[in-house]
Amino acid sequence: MSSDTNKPEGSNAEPNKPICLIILGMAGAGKTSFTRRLSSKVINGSRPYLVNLDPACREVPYPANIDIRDTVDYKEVMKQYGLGPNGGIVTALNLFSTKFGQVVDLIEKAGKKHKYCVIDTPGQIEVFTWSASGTIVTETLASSCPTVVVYVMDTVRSVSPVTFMSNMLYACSILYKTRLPFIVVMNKIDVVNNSYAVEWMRDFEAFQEALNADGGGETEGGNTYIGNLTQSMALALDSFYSDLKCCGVSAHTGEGIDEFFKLVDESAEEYEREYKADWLKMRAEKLAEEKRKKEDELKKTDSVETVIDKKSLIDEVPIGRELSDMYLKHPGNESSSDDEGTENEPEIDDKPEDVAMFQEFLKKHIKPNDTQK
Ligand SMILES: Nc1nc2c(ncn2[C@@H]2O[C@H](COP(=O)(O)OP(=O)(O)OP(=O)(O)O)[C@@H](O)[C@H]2O)c(=O)[nH]1
Ligand SMILES: [Mg+2]
Repeated sequence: MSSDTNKPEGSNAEPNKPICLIILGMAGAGKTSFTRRLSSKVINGSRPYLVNLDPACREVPYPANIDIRDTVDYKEVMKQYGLGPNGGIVTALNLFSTKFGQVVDLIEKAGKKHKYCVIDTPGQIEVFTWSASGTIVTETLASSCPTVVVYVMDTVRSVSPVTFMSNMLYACSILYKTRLPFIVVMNKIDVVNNSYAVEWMRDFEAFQEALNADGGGETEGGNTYIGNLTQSMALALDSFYSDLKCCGVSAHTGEGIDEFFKLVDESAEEYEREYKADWLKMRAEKLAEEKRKKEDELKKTDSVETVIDKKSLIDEVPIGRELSDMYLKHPGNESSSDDEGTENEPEIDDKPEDVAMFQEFLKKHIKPNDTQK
């Protein structure tokens, strides 16, 4: 069979660029199980290309093509920087995100064989959605390939109207933050059917009734605070619901997966139509800005008579030094435990522009005393 299996079908998607699905969702919603389910789906003669971005998972239950754990040892990060589990995950992702340009190169190449690329993210959703690294990953992907955000929701846990509303608010905030096509996947329908959730989204009064029945709407003395808040939120979410793509699936049984892929293809077309131009513009602006900064830097170094090697430039910023200390120390690397800091420099020299980009990003988003001393 020809290796060039990813050809656009009636869409104006670019050939050989996989459609990237960023799988997000609250802890335990079923992101990894869903990724695993998608991994076995053969479309156009190939299975999706798989990326694991969860540095802390013990096992990856699908054949990941790229695994963050091969690059960053999250336990080592915790140990060396005295961090707890969440700090370790955030830092591990930050380190990895500096190399994400290379990851995207691999993903783009994989597009020759794979129509889809599925990216599983860490359990702690906020680590991805509200961190510098999550933004870098999303922006790098979205400015290179058609990208769709897939928000996995647990239908079993969301039967409580207040929990449902919290989930929807989170989904809504991600939608507006990422500016990408968005699909809500209501998972675990083998346990609880998602029809209740669809009804609540389409019919405000049905949601209101459920809220009252749940005791969240009224008390003897009048409305509860949480009930009032939830009602107002539901009204505010009306426009979010109106053109939201959603489908019920079971990662365990595979139900709903075909419907999901239909939504993905529609979303990829939506990306081409409505989002791509903005992302390409943003990429062009960033590249121009980087080029300008590099030229400025070169001018500066030319004017000082000392020759500054790349490592010493990076050493000026502690975050950069952390990079050189930590990179490529996965347990699978035979020499990682004893000789700390000996296998570092080549990594920095490999792709200094990624490091520079990340440092630039950190300068903009992190308080000065975090980066300057
Ligand atoms: N019944 C049922 N259980 C599911 C389904 N999908 C996932 N689960 C279960 O939900 C639990 C969490 O699943 P994971 O796939 O680990 O969820 P996750 O979102 O990746 O979890 P974190 O990465 O820890 O946030 C596991 O016990 C799964 O077996 C499903 O479709 N049906
Ligand atoms: Mg997981």
